[in-house]
Amino acid sequence: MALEENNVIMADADARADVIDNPKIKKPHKSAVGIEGATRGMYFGVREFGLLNLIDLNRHNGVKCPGCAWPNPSAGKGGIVDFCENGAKAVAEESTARRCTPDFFAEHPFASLRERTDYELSHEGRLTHPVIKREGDDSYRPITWVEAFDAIADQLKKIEPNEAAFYTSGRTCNETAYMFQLLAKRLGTNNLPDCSNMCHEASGKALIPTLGLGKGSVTLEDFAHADLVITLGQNPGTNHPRQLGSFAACKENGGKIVVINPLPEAGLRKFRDPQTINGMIGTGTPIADEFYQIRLDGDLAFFQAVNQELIKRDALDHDFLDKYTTGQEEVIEHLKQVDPEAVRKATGLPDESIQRVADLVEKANGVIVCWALGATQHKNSVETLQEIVNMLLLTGNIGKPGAGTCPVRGHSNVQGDRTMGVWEEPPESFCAALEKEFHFPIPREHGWNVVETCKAIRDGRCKFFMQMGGNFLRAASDTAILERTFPELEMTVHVSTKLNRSHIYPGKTSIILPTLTRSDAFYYGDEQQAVTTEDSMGYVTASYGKRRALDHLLSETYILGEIGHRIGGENCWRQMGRSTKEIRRRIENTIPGFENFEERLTEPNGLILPNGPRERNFTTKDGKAHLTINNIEPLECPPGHLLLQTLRSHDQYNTTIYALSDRYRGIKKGRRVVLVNKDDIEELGFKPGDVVDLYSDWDGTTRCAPNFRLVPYKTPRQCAAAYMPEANVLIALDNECKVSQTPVMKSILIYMKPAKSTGKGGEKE
Ligand SMILES: Nc1nc2c(c(=O)[nH]1)N[C@H]1C(S)=C(S)[C@@H](COP(=O)(O)OP(=O)(O)OC[C@H]3O[C@@H](n4cnc5c(=O)[nH]c(N)nc54)[C@H](O)[C@@H]3O)O[C@H]1N2
Ligand SMILES: Nc1nc2c(c(=O)[nH]1)N[C@H]1C(S)=C(S)[C@@H](COP(=O)(O)OP(=O)(O)OC[C@H]3O[C@@H](n4cnc5c(=O)[nH]c(N)nc54)[C@H](O)[C@@H]3O)O[C@H]1N2
Ligand SMILES: [Mo]
Repeated sequence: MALEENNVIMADADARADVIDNPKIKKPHKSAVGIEGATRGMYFGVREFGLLNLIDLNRHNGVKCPGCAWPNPSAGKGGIVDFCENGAKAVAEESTARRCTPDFFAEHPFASLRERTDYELSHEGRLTHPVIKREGDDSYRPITWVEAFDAIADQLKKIEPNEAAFYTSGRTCNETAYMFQLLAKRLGTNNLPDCSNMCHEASGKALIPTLGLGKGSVTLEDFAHADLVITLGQNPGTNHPRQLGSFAACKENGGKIVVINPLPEAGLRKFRDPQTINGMIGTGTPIADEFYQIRLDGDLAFFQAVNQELIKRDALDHDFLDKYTTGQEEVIEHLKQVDPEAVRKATGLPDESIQRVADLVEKANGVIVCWALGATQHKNSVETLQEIVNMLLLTGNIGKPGAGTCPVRGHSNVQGDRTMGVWEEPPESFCAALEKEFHFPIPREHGWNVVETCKAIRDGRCKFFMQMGGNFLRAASDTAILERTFPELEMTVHVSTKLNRSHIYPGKTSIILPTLTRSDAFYYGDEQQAVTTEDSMGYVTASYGKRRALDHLLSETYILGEIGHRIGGENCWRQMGRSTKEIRRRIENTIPGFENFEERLTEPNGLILPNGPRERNFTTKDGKAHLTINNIEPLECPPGHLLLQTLRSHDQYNTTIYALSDRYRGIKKGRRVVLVNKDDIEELGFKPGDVVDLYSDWDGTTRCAPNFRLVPYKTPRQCAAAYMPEANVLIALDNECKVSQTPVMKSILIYMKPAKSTGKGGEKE
């Protein structure tokens, strides 16, 4: 049970936080990758995976790296090895020789596992056998596959369809995602929360109504043609290292890069390309021509001011506006009224920065804007992204070479999962196509997203929860509330590769089904089964796993075939479960853009999905791109408070912690740190190195994350940072983005108090 001392909500996940971290703090790096990045990647990869397999990453007929969704280079244009340090770590993590067996569960009841850190849980290795926890048990025991499938189907038949939720994490391939959403629909629900709801949901919610498609418009080649790339809210040196190569390509062709970020992230300063001699041993390519250290969530105001300036200068593309857009008069009138004082307050930047960016946009013949979570996880993220779209539309920077939108997706197939219909709001055309193909009724009623699922679990409206990959309990907000309410569920089912915190808060009955990943070889009979994924730019490629170490495991699709067969009984389930080609045939029949799927997959670059905005074909209701009116609502930060963003260290993959350091930010061996401007540390009455408890208040409740070491850092005043998932306990479930319902993970209002605990385990290295 979560602690609740003096009405302060705390999470079990922090049970070990009293072993206080004492990391070594060095100066942050000024460049990313280079020989250290390459060799560390090699080290992890060779240790666990073997060099041969790494070289196959991101190659035709190889494996799409599970590290991120950045596209592969076009056929023939890649380097000697097309992977990065963190891709190597991601593959190494799933290639480990360590095994988490039924014996492990027998020896470790839930109570003892709950005292482990996420780092320790991740390190138990690959799950090897299906296991079950029945009512009253205090640990998991082995179960046969058949018994597991029967138990799941029996439970699903007992409840109302809308009492079940089916969560997808974006590692899952297209074939799995397609079957998973079909299974939910066969049962009769669209309760299909997915990691995208916490990630780029705001991008979709901003792009669909304005441009007609919830995906980015640029291709990899556009970077070489762009005169200007603006990037905000992302840390590519850690999270999308191969993107640095695209920035470098832009610079080599004379383009400029503007970086907008509260933190001076290493990868955005300089990139040392490990593919070149200069990158290995030289000083590398400086990335940012301009760096604007903006306050958290100041971006909407920033882009409004830039748009106002462009209007003042009449640097608009009138032909484009007249031909392709609606709303220009009202929006231009609105932008003329933007209050410079509100802009200064929200951004914390001098007026010259606006002038400077307007100069660059005005001169550029192609502008790309890239963004990730720093733009999508705020209360008003949809408005921010719509304002960016306004800028691109006002200047005609969409649907031409070197110009457009570039939302940089996270999980390697998060975009594909949505294309496959993992969406709580399925469009009518898709429902009708499925009905025609499968001859069973498809529900139309919209289902739950992540936050709605959490609330349904909290309020007892959800009875069955199944996750296809991922670590829902730890990735979502309000950890303590989920820890308390997950065990009330009738059944939880996890299709997983490794142990994580969601498993150790089992429902009354809980089942773990271990499975293969994309880098594992997957055969049915003699035939190797390909799986497919879609990258950030809409290229669909096949993966052929290589590793055969866990041959006795079942694939995700086989598992779904067996459950579907027990629920619906139609022949299609087992046919799809045994052949991914059969799933692709069904995809081809029901999702536009997948014509001749199997054949086009054999092409070196795979299959390119249609992209309207790329061709200035805006498939909104009226066929026009829409300019929108957005309003600045500056975040208030009362005295004594800070705004906290939660982000990733260099040594983690979301909730999977590879190691305890954050090399580029200069933090070694310690994750419970809070990065704060040194003047704020002083003004709030603390000293660098003090240990503090972090608090947040929401609607009369108080949440606490204990024992964080104060690290002075170059971040704007009042803008602090700590790592996810340790800080998730601070985010109240109701603290969500207005339009997309994304949990507000990048601007949580907090305050600090000296730590209550002095560290019973003493200081650790
Ligand atoms: N190695 C590795 N790779 C990954 C992941 C991983 O955990 N590890 N996760 C994957 C996933 S699922 C995702 S979604 C992506 C995440 O990729 P990122 O979005 O790069 O991830 P974060 O670590 O959350 O970093 C957020 C960045 O936004 C900046 N930022 C925060 N708030 C603001 C703001 O208000 N304005 C501006 N302009 N900037 C802001 C922060 O300073 C930080 O640089 O990475 C993917 N790739
Ligand atoms: N505070 C805060 N919270 C955040 C964020 C943030 O920035 N701040 N970011 C959010 C974002 S962007 C995201 S995407 C979510 C991530 O949320 P999730 O996707 O739910 O979390 P992961 O940590 O990526 O999931 C890791 C687990 O996936 C399983 N797994 C790995 N590979 C496979 C596979 O191939 N198949 C199957 N079946 N299972 C597999 C393993 O069991 C592993 O333990 O977190 C969100 N949470
Ligand atoms: Mo993500």
